[in-house]
Amino acid sequence: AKDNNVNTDIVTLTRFILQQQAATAKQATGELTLLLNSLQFAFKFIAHTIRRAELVNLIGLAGASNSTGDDQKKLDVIGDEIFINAMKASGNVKVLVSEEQEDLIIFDGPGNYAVCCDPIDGSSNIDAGVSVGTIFGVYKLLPGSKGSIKDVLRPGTEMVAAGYTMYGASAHLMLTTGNGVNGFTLDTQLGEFILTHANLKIPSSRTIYSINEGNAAYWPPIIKKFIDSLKQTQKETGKPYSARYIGSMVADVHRTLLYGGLFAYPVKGKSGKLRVLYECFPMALLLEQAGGKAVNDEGKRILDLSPKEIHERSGIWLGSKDEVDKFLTFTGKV
Ligand code: P6P
Repeated sequence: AKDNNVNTDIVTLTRFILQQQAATAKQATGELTLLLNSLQFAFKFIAHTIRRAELVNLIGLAGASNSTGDDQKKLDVIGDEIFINAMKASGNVKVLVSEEQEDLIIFDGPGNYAVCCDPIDGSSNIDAGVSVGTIFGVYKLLPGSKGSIKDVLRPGTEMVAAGYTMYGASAHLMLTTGNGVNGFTLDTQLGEFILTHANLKIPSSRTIYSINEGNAAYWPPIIKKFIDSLKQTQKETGKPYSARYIGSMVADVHRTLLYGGLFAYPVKGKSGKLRVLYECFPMALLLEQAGGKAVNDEGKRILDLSPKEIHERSGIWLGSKDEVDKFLTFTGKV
């Protein structure tokens, strides 16, 4: 791409998508552009709400509760409502899976896409000021589908777009539509997501590991041995790995994408903690598009999993190619 850093020629998300659509050979119907515009509206609204909610939660501003005196809605409920309304209003989403909704939502009216989302991932950290985020993945409906669960119980390889918006000091949207990863930062004055990380690639290695060691008692011995091996002096660097764990997936994955390293949430007891459709798949697609890898505890490619129910969980190991390969080699998967 040409130099987009000329500050009088900023590339907004909308312009970027139109440029990408023009560049890709396949006949662009503009539907994905419309959907991404509805998605970015939801992110802007959630970003605004989080800034206000932090103040409300922290200092209990008057009017925090609604007219009937209900308690201030939990942030993830607000985020979920914002997201559902934005998808419904988009006119091209037919099916919605949300972490906050037990059942699938099928909208009336037209729509050729199915969206899977975690509206506010990591919300338990919000009062500590830790970055939280919205994670999303998009499927095109199956040919001839009127919208059903079959449109979302599919391998992650069939997602046409995925990413997350992390609400930190600024709102950062990291997005793939299948042609690499691009990062956008919300300019609140302009109300636009601006291209700030063009064609982002994850470093091929980095001695950082990110895992909740408090779960070590639940891991199989081979995983405990692998993590312990990272704490030894490495022959390539002459020192051990650094441990970095925030406990908010979007924040841990964002650091991994930008700095490199290995993030993992292995199976704990009978199943993992992270959900396939709206945490593992979107992050796995993003990491692969940035030149990284994402596998489950058995070393199987995350994107090749076929979920059997919409809130299915999986173990996940993602990050720099060399770091995931180190896990695969150590555990004898390659
Ligand atoms: P633990 C947050 O609750 C979350 O869903 C992810 O954002 C995060 O990666 C994980 O759970 C943290 O889980 O068990 O380490 O607190």
